[in-house]
Amino acid sequence: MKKTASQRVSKPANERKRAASKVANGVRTGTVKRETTETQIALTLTIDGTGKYSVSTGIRFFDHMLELFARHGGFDLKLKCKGDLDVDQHHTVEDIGIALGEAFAQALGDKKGILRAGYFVMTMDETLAVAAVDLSGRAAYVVETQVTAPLVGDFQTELLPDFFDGFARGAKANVHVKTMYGRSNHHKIEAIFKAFARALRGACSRDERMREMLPSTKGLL
Ligand SMILES: [Mn+2]
Repeated sequence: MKKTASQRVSKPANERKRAASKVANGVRTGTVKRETTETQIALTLTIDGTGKYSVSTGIRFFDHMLELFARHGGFDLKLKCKGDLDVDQHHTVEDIGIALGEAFAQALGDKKGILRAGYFVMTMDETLAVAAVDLSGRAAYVVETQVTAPLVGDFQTELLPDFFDGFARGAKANVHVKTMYGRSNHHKIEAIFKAFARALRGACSRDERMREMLPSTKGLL
């Protein structure tokens, strides 16, 4: 039977649509290998994961934070870092921030069809923390922890801004985190990481209606 014009064009058009949707719905992953004289990092991230993790940084409390970051974000995270902890934790914490940010940037690609910005308010028992993330293409961070102890577990708490600074630079993102109030220093840091994970999860999530659109009027993110 002779096909009409519309029948002839309809099949390739549908195939193109299926191909496009496969890209748009694909699982977004990033892999970063970062080696300096101070740290050796191997990191694999899946944004569209199920919160599975395998994290080893040599700093147990930091592992705890990155593990719950993965779980609360719904990200799969495989991270192994061997850093110069005999100096202190600075290089390890900052470089993991950079590598993690780079993995997100890689996984997000051109950022078409994502929400781009996200925020979350998270409780941790008596503590309340907020986080706001904009995957804006520009690096900036503000960190207010209200943490009063130099160490929580084995973690040097003054390095929290260095982690978020590294992440903001690696991901080219604005990251603001703040403890509103709380008592436990453990809870203050944990609430920040949970809020951050959930804010980032929102920012990375896809908006079906805007799938072909860049979430910016600038034409580049
Ligand atoms: Mn905890």
